[in-house]
Amino acid sequence: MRDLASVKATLKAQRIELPSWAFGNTGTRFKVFGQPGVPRTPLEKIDDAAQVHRFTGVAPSVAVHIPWDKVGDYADLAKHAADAGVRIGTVNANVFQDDDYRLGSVANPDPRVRSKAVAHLMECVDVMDATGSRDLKLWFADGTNYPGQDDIRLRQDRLAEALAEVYTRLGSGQRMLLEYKLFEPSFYTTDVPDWGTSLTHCLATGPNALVVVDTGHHAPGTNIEFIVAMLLRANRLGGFDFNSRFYADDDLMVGAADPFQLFRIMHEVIRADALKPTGGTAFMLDQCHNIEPKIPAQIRSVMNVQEATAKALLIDADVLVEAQQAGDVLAANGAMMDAYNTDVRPLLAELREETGLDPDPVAAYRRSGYAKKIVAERVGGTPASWGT
Ligand code: RM4
Ligand code: MN
Repeated sequence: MRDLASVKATLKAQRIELPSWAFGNTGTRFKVFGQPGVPRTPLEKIDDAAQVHRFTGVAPSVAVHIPWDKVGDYADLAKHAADAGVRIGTVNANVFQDDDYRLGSVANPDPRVRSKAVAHLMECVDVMDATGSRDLKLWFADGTNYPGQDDIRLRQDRLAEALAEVYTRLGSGQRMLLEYKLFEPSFYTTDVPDWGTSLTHCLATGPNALVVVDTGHHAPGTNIEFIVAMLLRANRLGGFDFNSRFYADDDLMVGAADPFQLFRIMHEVIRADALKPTGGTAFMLDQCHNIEPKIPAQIRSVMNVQEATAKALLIDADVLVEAQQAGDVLAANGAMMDAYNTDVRPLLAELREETGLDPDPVAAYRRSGYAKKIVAERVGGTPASWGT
């Protein structure tokens, strides 16, 4: 059995980053259901994120998305975050919501559009300089819908050129994280569809170019923990965008669809000693709460990551290794399943009490009155949403 004190210490040190966009209204392409009390400004999104940290104690940073979180003064935004008890984390670029990007952004056949996209990525690094952020996260919607629409190889050349250009703009300690996604919005080819493509570009770009694994961005049945193990082995796992999928890029709460998969991923992370906040892997949520209230949904998501991590930490490594070396298939699998089937909720409740938190973060949030307060206060203005 693992030493419980060290399991608890590891869990206390764990850090999970929240996405600002999870607090705004979202929906599907059919309908966005607005919720009362939703933030109208980037500052209000940060206030809501700070509530998640207040009740979980492990979510002290908020990723921003530019231009959704565009403000006049980013140092002010960073100060607002600090006053609320959090900080600005990863800066996400958005080169997918402008009419100019119909045929792509950095891989667009038109050099004018490519320059425009690169200029936006540079602007995101300016934001990082002002907020003290470490990571620039790139997700490209680029691709094609029809065979022959564009030259697959040339698109890769254009992408590589843009990455190299932006990479030279990074300051010391700043990193570029390249996300991949199987398909959507492009349906025939996607320019960065998988971890192999992302890793190939990162290796060519430089040591601070790293791959992001968004758990929702794979084909059904993909063994994500294998990808995680490979990227960690290559020292190129920059971070996760955690969420759950049943079908495609569903962006549901992490651990909701397949908590066992999350446990298996966390096992690989722990196996590589990559859990610690200084380990270089960013643990981010990338979710949308279309029908459920957003703040408690983020709290629940953070708790789901904690539970999967706690279970993975409880795997008896000695028993596992011994069974593996003895070729004892059932004992090795048993070591994993014993840990997975442990109810870690009492352990996490105890840990929260030890750090002065309520053992039940969702209930504590409900009792706090914050939800009522924002509904009463946030009257008028335009609720934050994709595109605003
Ligand atoms: C993309 C990708 C990015 C996220 C956007 C909103 O599918 O997952 O990480 O920034 O959606
Ligand atoms: Mn993502």
